[in-house]
Amino acid sequence: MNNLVKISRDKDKDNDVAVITIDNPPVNALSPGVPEGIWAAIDEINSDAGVKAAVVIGGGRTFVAGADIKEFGKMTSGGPRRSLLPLLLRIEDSSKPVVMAIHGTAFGGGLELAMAGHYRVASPTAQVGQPEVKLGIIPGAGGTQRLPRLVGVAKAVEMCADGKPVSAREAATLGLIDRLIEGDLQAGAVAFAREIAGKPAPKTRERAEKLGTAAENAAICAAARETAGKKQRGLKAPLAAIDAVESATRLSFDEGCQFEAKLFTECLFSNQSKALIHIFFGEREVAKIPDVPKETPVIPVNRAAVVGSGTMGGGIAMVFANAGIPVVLKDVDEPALNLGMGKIRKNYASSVQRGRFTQAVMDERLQMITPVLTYDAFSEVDMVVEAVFEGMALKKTVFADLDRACRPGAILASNTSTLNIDEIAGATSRPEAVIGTHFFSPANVMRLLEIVRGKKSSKEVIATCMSLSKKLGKIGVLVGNCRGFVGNRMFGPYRREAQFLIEEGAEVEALDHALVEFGNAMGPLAVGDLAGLDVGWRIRKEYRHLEEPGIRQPFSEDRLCEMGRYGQKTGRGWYRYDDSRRTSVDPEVTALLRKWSAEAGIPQRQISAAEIVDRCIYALVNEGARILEEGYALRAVDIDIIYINGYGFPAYRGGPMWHADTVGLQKVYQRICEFHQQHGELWAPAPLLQRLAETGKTFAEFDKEQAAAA
Ligand code: T1G
Repeated sequence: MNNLVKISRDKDKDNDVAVITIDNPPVNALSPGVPEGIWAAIDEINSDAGVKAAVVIGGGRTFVAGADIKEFGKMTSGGPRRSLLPLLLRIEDSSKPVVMAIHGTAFGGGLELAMAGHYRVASPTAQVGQPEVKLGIIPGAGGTQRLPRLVGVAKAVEMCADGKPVSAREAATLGLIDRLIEGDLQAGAVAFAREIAGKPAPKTRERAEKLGTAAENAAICAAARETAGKKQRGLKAPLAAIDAVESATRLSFDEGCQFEAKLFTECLFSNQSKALIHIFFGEREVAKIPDVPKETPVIPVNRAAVVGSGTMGGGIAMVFANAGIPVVLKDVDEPALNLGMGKIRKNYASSVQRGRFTQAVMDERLQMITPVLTYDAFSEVDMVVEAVFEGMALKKTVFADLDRACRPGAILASNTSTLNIDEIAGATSRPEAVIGTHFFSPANVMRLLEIVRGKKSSKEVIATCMSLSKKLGKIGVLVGNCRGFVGNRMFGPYRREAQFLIEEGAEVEALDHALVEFGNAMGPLAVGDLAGLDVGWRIRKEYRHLEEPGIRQPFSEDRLCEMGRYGQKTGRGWYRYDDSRRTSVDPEVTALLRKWSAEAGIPQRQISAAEIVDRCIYALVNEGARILEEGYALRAVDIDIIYINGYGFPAYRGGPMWHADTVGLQKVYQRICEFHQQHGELWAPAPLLQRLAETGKTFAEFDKEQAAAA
């Protein structure tokens, strides 16, 4: 044993049950030393005649959260399975029965460890799962072989392919957990161990009663592959996980483990896995703000208010209600408020209909939202989110009103997606309380929350919004106050290139298709139609005076808007939509585009899918590099997290900046230089990109250097 695994005896009765405690905070990952420690403990109990049975339990907040993901980058072959597979056989072959006692989470290698025990008991609040696919890999320590033996192929395929955890209660009904223990887990586990001591101990790998034959399971696996193809489009690991589980129905346990090992290794060394691991750590990294330390006091947000009950405001009110925070929702008149509340009700009702939650939950959530017409109740709230129409004059009026209505110390947040937070803050006597909270539409669904730091936003206000985002089920990313902040500022050049490509001869559908094939949730033109083309058009009209003369500007979207083609809401935009929003290519648009391009003298040519992807994605990367250098994003990984959670960028590519690193910055830089020559100044390479490319570095290395310098 070592300092990561301890062994003790239960003293209260016959002193005959050994308790093996894994103690590797914070989540008892199976870091080097842990498997060795467990092995030594199993050896010890086997050679101790006084021990009848053993309990394996996690110290601290959880059982074992899996292999140590930090170690993955250092691996040259085999991965964590090399130390785990033999250990799990050793446990199974122990002559003294081993009871695994689970609280918190038994994930990945943690569940695999638990399944090698002869029995499993758990606290009712525990969760178990094989979430490896979320890291682009599959279970690698026999999980795909032991799980179907305990729960059957159908459930094992589901758990390994979608990676979602199951509750201990469900696990108990599945046969994965043998007993739920209310109250003290260790005491309950020891009592259980005493009950089973001396009886024949079942070895999971020798069980076959739930496996069934390959033929019996063929339809299940085929259906799972189809689902994975749709829901996890482009991801390789879910399909590998299904193949591995299926193999349990036709191979021996040992052969199945070998097959699993082959697929595991392929996945572990794939770019998809590297990207998803980057995202796993990135999601935790974005919470760290160099000048806002962890200890910064946060303001308790027990009551909130939202101004404006339109689509965004209503969605934001739902976000608070869903998190159990009562919220007042204000609008200017009864009809507007009724419309807003009506939409919220409809939204909740559709969730009930789809079985997401019960009518009782819907009623509870609705009760959390109080519609109001005045600011009277605002003196009691801890935080307000303003979500009125996007116009500076109106926002300033609202903030002046909030300044009068809210108590000192309350946070005044704006959901603006384009306007200057400092100017809005200037309308109040307390700019330190003002911050941007940029939700993404639909607010109750999208995970991203851009938190926009004003010049004077206080550290307490920033820390509160960052920690609140977690409570609201969002991933908060701190960004600086520039036009469009991070996400929309980058989205501008991306959509601009999409239009240029169309004006140079690319077909509407082919353009979107190329980017969907790349992995994006939707193509840029379809996104425009969904969001409403008029939104960008109005903003462009407002900022037209800032455009530099002589620089090429796209025109096609503005022309479509001038014709009243605003997208889905008018039934026509880039595409045509019927009453049930089915999309079709509109020959009228194709003809118009050719006509407009000819009038503008733009030569038409065949454009490959590869060029479409390069132009659109590198436009994101180039702008991202500028944002990074200007300090509006703290790290390259922050940009990646924004794009994956707010813009449908494929997680398995790790975000635009990670993707550029993967392609190679020299290659990306060269391509951007070509575009610069062909298409002019808009493609001037970002100085940071040029520097990194010329010195052979990556954005990830830039992040590390910045962190070291801080
Ligand atoms: N390895 C290393 N570090 C980990 C870790 C892990 N498995 N899990 C968490 N951490 C770190 C995390 O980076 C953070 O660090 C801190 O612990 C707290 O985490 C062989 C190959 C367990 C539900 O995918 O889902 O087993 O930021 O902030 O919200 O087949 O962490 O504080 O420095 O997330 O309470 C499979 C991943 C591995 C589980 C806890 N296991 N972890 O959530 O805290 S692959 C997983 C989680 C594997 C086998 C295969 C969650 C959690 P820092 P946190 P939390």
